[in-house]
Order: sequence, then C-alpha cells, then structure tokens
Amino acid sequence: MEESKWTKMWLDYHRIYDGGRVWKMVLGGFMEDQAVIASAIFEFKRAIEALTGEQVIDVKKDGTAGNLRTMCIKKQDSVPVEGYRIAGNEEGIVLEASDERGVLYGIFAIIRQIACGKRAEEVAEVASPSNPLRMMNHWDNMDGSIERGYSGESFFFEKDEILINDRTRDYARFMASIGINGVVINNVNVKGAASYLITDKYFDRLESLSEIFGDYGIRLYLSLNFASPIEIGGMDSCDPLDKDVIKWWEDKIKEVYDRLPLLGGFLVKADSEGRPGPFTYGRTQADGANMLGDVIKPYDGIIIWRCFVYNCTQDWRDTKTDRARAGYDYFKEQDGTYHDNVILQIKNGPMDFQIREPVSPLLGGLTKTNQMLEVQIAQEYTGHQIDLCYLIPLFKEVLDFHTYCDPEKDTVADVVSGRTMGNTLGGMAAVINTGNDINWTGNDLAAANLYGFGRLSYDTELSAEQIAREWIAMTFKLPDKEADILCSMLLRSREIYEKYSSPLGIGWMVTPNGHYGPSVDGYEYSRWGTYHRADHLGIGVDRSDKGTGYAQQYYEENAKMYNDPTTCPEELLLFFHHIPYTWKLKTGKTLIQHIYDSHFEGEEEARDLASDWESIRDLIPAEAFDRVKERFGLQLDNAREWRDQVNSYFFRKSGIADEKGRTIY
Ligand code: GCV
Repeated sequence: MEESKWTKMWLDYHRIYDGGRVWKMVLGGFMEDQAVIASAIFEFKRAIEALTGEQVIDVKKDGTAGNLRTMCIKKQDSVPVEGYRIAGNEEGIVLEASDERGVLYGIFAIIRQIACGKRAEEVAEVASPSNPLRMMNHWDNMDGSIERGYSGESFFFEKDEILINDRTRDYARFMASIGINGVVINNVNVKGAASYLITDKYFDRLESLSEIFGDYGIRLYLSLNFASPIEIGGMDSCDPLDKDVIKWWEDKIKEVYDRLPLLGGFLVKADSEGRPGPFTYGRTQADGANMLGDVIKPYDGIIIWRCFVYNCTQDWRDTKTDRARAGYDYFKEQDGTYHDNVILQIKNGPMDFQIREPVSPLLGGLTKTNQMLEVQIAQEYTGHQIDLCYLIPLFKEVLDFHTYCDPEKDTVADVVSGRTMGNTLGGMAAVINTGNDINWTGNDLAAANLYGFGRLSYDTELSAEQIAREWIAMTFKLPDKEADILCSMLLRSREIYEKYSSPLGIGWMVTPNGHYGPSVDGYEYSRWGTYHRADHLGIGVDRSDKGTGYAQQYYEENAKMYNDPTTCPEELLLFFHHIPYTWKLKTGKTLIQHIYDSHFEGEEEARDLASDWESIRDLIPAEAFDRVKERFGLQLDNAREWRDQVNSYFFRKSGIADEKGRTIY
C-alpha cells in the first residue's frame, strides 16, 4: 500500500513490545457487519500488529495456534451509552459496552494504553463520557479556504465541491480515537455555495460523507444560513414567525432528511457580524431557534444556536456600551423558552477566545436551557499555530469554574454535561485547528490541542498534564527525560504566550482582522474603539457596577469578587477594572512595572521553549523536528515584536521608566 502523504499524528503506532502470540476476536451480542464494530475490529488489528507484532486473526477463523489470546467484545447493557469496560489478563482482553460507539471507544482505549506502555494483560479502565455531545466545528469554506485556518486548505471542500478521499477516512479515525461524535463540516458564516449544501446539488456527496463518519460513530452536522428562504428559496423574507417561511423550512428539512437520514442537525450563527437573523424582523433569538427546532424535531435532529451575538459596529466612546455584556443581555431573558431539541452554544468567554477571559456569565446563568461550551483550538488569537500554546489548561479552568448556579453541581463541566439540570443535550464543541497540511495542524505540536480537546470532552476529569503525557507517548514515544521536557514545554506555553502578548486579562492589542502580532490600539470595526481604554494614567475597562455593569451578570459570589479590584483575580484585573499604572499588585510591583517585566520574561521564556526543543532534537523524527523549529524561529520574532511594541507604547503613555533600566524602544 502506498504510504499516505500526511502524518498519522497520535495514531502512528510505534513498536512497544514484541509479543509472540496470536489474537482471535470473539463477539458476543454484536455483529461484525455492524459498521462501527467493523471499524473497531479493523482498528484493533491495525494497532496490535504494529504495537506488538502480534497477529490478529479474523472473527470467523478458528484459531489453531496454541498460544491464542482472545479479544472478547461483549454486549453489556449495564455499561452507560458510549462507555466501556476493558480488562486484560493472561487469556486476552475483555471489552464490555452497551452500544457500538462504546465498543469503538473501548478499542481505542486499549490501543492508547498499550501505546502508552502497558502490556495487553495490564489494560484496565471503566469509562463513560462526561458530555453527550463532543463536537468539532470546522470553519471551512467551500472554495477550500478556512476562516481562521492555520494549517493549509480544507480537506472537505475545494472549488465548491465536496472532497472525499483517504484523508476523509483518516480524519474520521482520528476523531473517533479521541471520542468525538459530531462534526460540523462548514463555516458558521454560511455564504455563497455553502448555502446550497441543503440542495440536491450536494446530497449524494454529503450522504457518502455521513456514511464514512457513521462508520466511526460520528454524526454529520451542517452550518445553516438563516436566510436560506431568501437566498436559495427565492422568498422575500426569512421571518421565523411567517407561516410561508415556516412552510418553506418544513419542506426543505423533509427533503434534506429524505436524502441524509444520518444528519445530526444544524449549527446556526445569526444576527452576528453581518449574518442574517431574527432581529431583522423584531423577533428574538428564541423565536428563530425554536422555529427551526420544531421543524427538525420529527427527524430527531437538533438545532445548535450560537450565542455569539453582538453589535460589532457599536461605538466604544460611550463607556457604558460593552460588547462583553451582549451574550447575556440577548439570551438570558428567554431562558426557559428554548425548545428541548435546541442547544445554545456559548463561547468560553464573553468576548472572543482571548488568551485569558473570564468565563461567560451565560454558562450556568441560563438554568433552564440546554447549553454547550464552545472553545477554539484554531489558534486565532493565541499564535496561529506558529507560537506554541497548549490550550488544555485554559479549557480546564473554564470547566472547573464555579458558577454558583446550583448548591452542588455548579461548575461549567456540570452545567454543559447535563448534570446540573438533568438534561440530555449538551456538551463541548471546538473550532478545529486542522487543514490539509502534511501534519494536519500546521505546527506538529498543535496536534496536542486537537487530541486534548477530544479527550477532555470525553472525560472532563482528566488533567492537562495527563493528556499531554498521553499525547506525547502516542506521538513521539520519548524516553522519560525527553518526555518530561516536552510535557513541561506544553504546560508552560500558554502563560508564556500570555506574558509577551496581553496579560492581566486585557486581551486583544492584536493586529485587526489578521489577529497575529501586536497592534496595541488595533480595533477592527470602527475608528473609535480600543479594547484596552488606556490613557496616560491607567489601563483597563471598568466593568464594575460603576462602569459597564458586566460584573453584575454573574451570581452574587462571583459578581462581588470581580467587582472589587482588591478581590478580583489579578490575571483578570484589567478585564474588570481601569487601574492606574502606579497601582500595587500583590507581588508589590506597580502595574506598569508588571507590564514591563511580563513582556521581558515572556520573550525570554519563549527562547527557553525554543532551546528545550533543540535539546530533544535527536529523538524527534527529522521532518517534524524541522517543521517545529522553523515555527519557533517565527515565534521568537513575534515575542520580540510584542515585547517591544507593548512596552514602548506604555512607556510613552505613562512616562514611567522601567525600574530595571532595560532598553525600551
Ligand atoms: C467565523 C470571530 C472571528 C470570526 C468568526 C467569529 C465567530 O469574530 O474572528 O472569524 O467567524 O468569531 O465565532 O463567528
């Protein structure tokens, strides 16, 4: 077989030990012709042969070899849906699951444990998913470009056509191996040809794609253009309460499901950044989402409605106007009116995937509505997959955040998993970081975010370090010392990026539109804005009760903490408060000195990352090593640029010199 032209990321199995036995597959209660079971058997065979050199014989063949081990897959209804129990012993391994996906995830768990160093007889785990929905959102356009894509072009679309090839199947394998069960293939900004994905022109290809995904337990979803009745239906309205519009949708969705029975549903971005939506007709977001929810209900489909709704052209001269407030202001009022097959998808922070933001007050602020957490592993504001930035610690902080929405089950993980409200629809979605680059993620090390998101969405209890260690073991199989170095690089990387870019929760200061590199006053939507509101005395946005009042959108405990600059966590100080440069931080440093020190340190620590990478050169495959090394070169330029621009800006603004007398340009 010809070697594929792309890497196998964490599924590139290295020989762990040389076992001398033969495996026989035994199925109890599942059939080998069930699509997902067939995939599980295929994956087991492929992995075991590569990892141990042991042969796996077909289910039907009677094993004759004396030293036969069995891989026994048993249906066991007491195992939760999509969960598994695996246990190895001298005779082989037993995997119990109640459904096909559970079997597939169990097989990948066995593979993971062996790839991470266990022998087959030591394999053991009982697991079930924390979240019902674990999704990837592609922002792929049909011309092949990817909005906020940093790893090449789309592998789903090219020249307005849908691509299906070996890469499609490999993609599905990767996703299943980390527990992903839903994929939205097209950009939430649905324009041009993408509006026609729900027409006959694309049904055949979409059906094939949904089947390939289906073989790996993944449901296909599409982003939907809310104005489809106008754009493809020739109507003059898309008012969600207009009965002709509703009829149009009913016919359309029937047509779609006749052809795509495996479709999971739709993701919708409405009334945001130029996208059409119910506000045009004086309707609420709930009116729009519920109308589509009702139409899709007979097909068991779901509507995932994004809460990233804000007025991007708002005038920032008015100090009461605050983009951070928008999500809560628009969605809280209708809490309890969203229908039960509608899920609100909420970005982790109230702004837009900055290196540090508070958790969105909508998460848990809604108490009667299905909710889903949206994070971004595409590194739009976190270094474009040039700079190293392992994002799992950030996601962990969000999941562990106490919202105070419930006396016991009040973390974001509780809320989105359904534990708080006892609902069954919720979960986590990530804006994905893949493209058709040879290594899928541009920077080989950015695959840790891809792997990590999937693993975390399946098991929110895993730590960022555990995930990093698994990913390293599966991808590079390094000796302990080098694995420790790489693990430490990943774990340090987010704070390093934060230090040299925009610390203390201020965010932004990034080039408008491009979002890479510094532009301290950069603001994309109007000449009036800056995100930081710095003047000659201080910096930061007053979001307390004396300012925009954003802090009051949280439950009392958090509202109080954020409202007061002396109790507000310092890493978010400038998000919530306008602070004088002479303000003393807990370290005893002034704010301005902290800004200088942070940027100098961040740049130095970025250099340490690059030299750590150099120190493990001999143990990393040469091509991967060189690709990453090149990126570190660019990261260092970026870190220097940030350090110099930010420090000189604030030196000039404040007129206060660096106590340490370093050169500030
Ligand atoms: C897909 C940010 C990004 C946009 C993105 C938008 C969204 O504003 O810069 O590219 O659009 O978020 O999440 O919808």
